[in-house]
Amino acid sequence: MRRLLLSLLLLTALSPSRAWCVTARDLSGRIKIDGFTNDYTDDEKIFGFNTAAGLPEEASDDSKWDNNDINQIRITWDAKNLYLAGEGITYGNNMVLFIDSVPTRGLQSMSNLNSWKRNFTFDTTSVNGDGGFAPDLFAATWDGNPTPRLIVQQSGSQVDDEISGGFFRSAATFSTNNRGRAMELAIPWRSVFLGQVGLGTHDTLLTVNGVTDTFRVFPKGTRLKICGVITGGGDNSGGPDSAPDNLRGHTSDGNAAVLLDNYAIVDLDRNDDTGLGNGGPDGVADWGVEPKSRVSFRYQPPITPLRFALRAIDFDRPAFAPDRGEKIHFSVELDKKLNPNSALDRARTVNLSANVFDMHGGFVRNLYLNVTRPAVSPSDATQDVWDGRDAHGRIVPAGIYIMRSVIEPSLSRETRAFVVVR
Ligand SMILES: [Ca+2]
Ligand SMILES: [Ca+2]
Ligand SMILES: [Ca+2]
Ligand SMILES: [Ca+2]
Repeated sequence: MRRLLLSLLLLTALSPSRAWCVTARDLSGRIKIDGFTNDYTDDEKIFGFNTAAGLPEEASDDSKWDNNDINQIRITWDAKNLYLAGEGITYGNNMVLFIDSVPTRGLQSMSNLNSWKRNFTFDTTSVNGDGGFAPDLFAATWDGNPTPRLIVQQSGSQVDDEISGGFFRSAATFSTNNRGRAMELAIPWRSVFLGQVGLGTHDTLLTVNGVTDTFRVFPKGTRLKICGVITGGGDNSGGPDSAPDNLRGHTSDGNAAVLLDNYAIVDLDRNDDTGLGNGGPDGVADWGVEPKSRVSFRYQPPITPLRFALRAIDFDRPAFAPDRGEKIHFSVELDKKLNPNSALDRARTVNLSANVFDMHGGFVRNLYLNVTRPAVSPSDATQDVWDGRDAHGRIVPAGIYIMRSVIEPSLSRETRAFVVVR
């Protein structure tokens, strides 16, 4: 029995089948850019099963629109290409796969793009100094389009909308309401790191194990950040689903703004594949690894999204006398109670504005506009205060005034009256 086990172990260790489950120097014989993903192994994906939650990391039934869902992103690579695919279903809409390859630059939002203008904003808040999420390029397709585009940031909101060809290869098979379809791309590393031209990446002719190739060497230890979404097809539309799930979620409203605050992090380079790394990371995406084992998330999915509304504005007094140096302090209440002991709840935020109007609706003063607050404690005693002065610094006449608080971008608003006395 022991001998049998030993020989089984030996067989397993010697088995070449492992080589089919991992990245390699050349995957061109296995990965076909045809818009189907049966050529990827079970290790070549972003989303697995969250055993603690007893749920898949990305659901196929969490979209706010019927028949428009993203449920998997496939990823693998070789010396020449990053292979990326998005699986799901669309019914006349779009799928987009964002790639953040350069930490110090990238898009802040899609809302002013010269091409693919959508109501999506990226959370660029830095986590552990990583620069947050600011994609440098994205792949995009619409239902029925056989060749997804690659859209590359040039600067600011200027993007270059590339068609499949020299810079990358692509295929998609989305066909109204058919499941089991995908968009798929082979993106040369040169194009993945296009945003770094002049910043350190370069083509290098290298002979490794007796074979000479041109390598695009990137900064050692590079990680890619990746997120996929479904969007509406028209300019300014939002979308019903993202993968990994975002904290603020989506609505059935096709125009509502979507904030992308979560992403997968793919650790490309721990090993010295070429000899350039002196035994450590070498600036070449590692060969012989299972991509899923290199995936982590900013926030572990699945995530229950919370879109907050304002429930109330509270004052510390019903009336105050600014000409006697008094101020009125206020605080806002959200409609959902959060758990301060939950790291996820502590990460949730709202963007707030506060303004004062007179009793006829005339504008008096903006106290602040679009500031980010932790949803677990959305009030800020140093900002949530009014000294009774208008935008010109003059103390306002006695009377009834209205405090208005807004969750931006115009998602929820609350007003409450108070009195200025002399
Ligand atoms: Ca394929
Ligand atoms: Ca989904
Ligand atoms: Ca989702
Ligand atoms: Ca490497």
